[in-house]
Amino acid sequence: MRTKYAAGNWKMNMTFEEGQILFSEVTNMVKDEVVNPNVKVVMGVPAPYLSSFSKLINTDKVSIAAQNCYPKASGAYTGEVSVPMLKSAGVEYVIIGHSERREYFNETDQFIAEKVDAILAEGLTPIFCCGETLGQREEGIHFDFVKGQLTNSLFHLDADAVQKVVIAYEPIWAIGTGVTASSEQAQEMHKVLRDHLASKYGQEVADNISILYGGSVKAGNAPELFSQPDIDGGLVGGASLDSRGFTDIAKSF
Ligand code: G2H
Repeated sequence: MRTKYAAGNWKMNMTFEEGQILFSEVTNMVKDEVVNPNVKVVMGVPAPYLSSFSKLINTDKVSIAAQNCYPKASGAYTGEVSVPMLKSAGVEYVIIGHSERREYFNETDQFIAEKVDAILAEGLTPIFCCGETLGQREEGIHFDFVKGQLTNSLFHLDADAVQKVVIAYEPIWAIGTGVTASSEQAQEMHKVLRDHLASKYGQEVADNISILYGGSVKAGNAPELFSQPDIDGGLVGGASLDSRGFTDIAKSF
């Protein structure tokens, strides 16, 4: 049985005080309310808050994620944060390859592959984001494009390592727009990606890899999305900024 995820991505939101309240509320609700035991709740918070918020975790159902990392372990890289630093701050997951980082910070598949290696080398879990633009979908090249993102950033890994990666499919046209991919559209892509993983690593390995959907997930649409056979949860942006709504998403499995 694959691990299911409700993973929040706060992006660049929340002051320290606001974030502390939100983080505590979620971890308390997840601890006290009935959440499927196979569900992991992850909160991707701004880097300056990681060390402090990781100490607020009061249940093993909750983990904290960074939203980025730099692939070198240490050195003269002013302003960057390495994976060993994240690990020492209590971080277990690192979101990488988000379309916002690919677009605004020119991150390439190759650079993201280096981050994958750096994260796995420290025993942390990458949440690897992929997804197509609306133009690519309209051109009919979306399946090949997203498969290519996996090939370029993950397929250098061996079978053991690739099973430690969580994949998040996030169609760019559905991010923060309020437009969600239909559960059929999402399931169709997730199945294509799982088949792509199976073609390289075999079905058993592919069946062990959690593939999340991201793009305007909210409590209202989560149950239908998460009931699809190849959708193992969500990477949630806007709706993760509300403790009740995000916890309800975690309870949607
Ligand atoms: C996609 C998602 C979280 P939102 O970026 O990664 O954000 O749920 O706001 O579309």
